[in-house]
Amino acid sequence: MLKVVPSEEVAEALSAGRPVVALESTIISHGLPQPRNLEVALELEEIVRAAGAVPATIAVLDGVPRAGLDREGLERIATEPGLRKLGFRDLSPAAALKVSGATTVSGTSFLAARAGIRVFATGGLGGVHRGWTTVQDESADLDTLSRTRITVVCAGVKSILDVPATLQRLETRQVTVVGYRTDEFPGFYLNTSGEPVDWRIETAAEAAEIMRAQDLLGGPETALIVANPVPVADQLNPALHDRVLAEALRAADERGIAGQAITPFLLEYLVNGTDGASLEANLAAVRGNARLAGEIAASWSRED
Ligand code: PSU
Ligand code: MN
Repeated sequence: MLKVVPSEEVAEALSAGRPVVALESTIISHGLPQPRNLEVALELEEIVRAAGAVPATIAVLDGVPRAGLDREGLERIATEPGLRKLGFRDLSPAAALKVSGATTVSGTSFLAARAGIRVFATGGLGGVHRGWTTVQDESADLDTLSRTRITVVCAGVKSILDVPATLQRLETRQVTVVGYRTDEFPGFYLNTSGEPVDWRIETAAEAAEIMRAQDLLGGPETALIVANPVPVADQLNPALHDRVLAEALRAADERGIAGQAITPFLLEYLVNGTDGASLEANLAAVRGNARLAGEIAASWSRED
């Protein structure tokens, strides 16, 4: 079997049953501008450590899937020109052709679960794109999460998407969604999307309890989404968000941007169109998710 190669530190933690948190790499390579992206990659690892867990940034380097990168690996993800973006379906060609790439939520979830890592932190999930009735673009993130036993801590789904449609798809695909200290589904750059969420938890220990219940119940190996909103104080101004997003969607349409390129295009357009304010909101969200994921992983390994 093709092995997911863990770093020494990750291998040790896993074999001792100590907490580990998977971190995604596409957010570093395709979701954030250079040189800030490398700083963020390092900072997220520190946040996970401070919460009491070992970070495992996931990526494919020269065809080898890895869980836990050294400094050089992180630098490659942050700076290598033309690095590929790998969802689950891209992992086999990348491995066979010895290609390097950053993994999306889809690719990361699969590899993390294969490596024995149960908790994963990211920014915002992919989902159903706006205008789905004309272009059938639904992120592979949703399909992988419906077939992978992993807990993903995120600030909801990216607000560039059709959020109600994405929530409907998650319901159909049996993916459990809980709000962390909220009754409303978060809005990625925004504290709330305005959509309700059916389940609310108050503590990391409750998330770990739900994970245990998932395993005890059996059934399809689905994910648990822990939706953790960016604090109101750190969110993007909602009026600015709505205005620049409308411009970004128009620009993408006019330039015919589609497929894998659309999400990075829209995120970058928002960074430029908000003078970097969307970047700060995105980072605040990811930091909060890394911290909470660390706490959940700690609670999960303690069996409290
Ligand atoms: N979260 C962020 N920024 C990102 C992403 C998530 O804060 O760039 C990435 C994730 O890797 C997610 C991907 O899986 O965007 C979705 O891309 P697509 O819509 O092409 O499936
Ligand atoms: Mn897509």
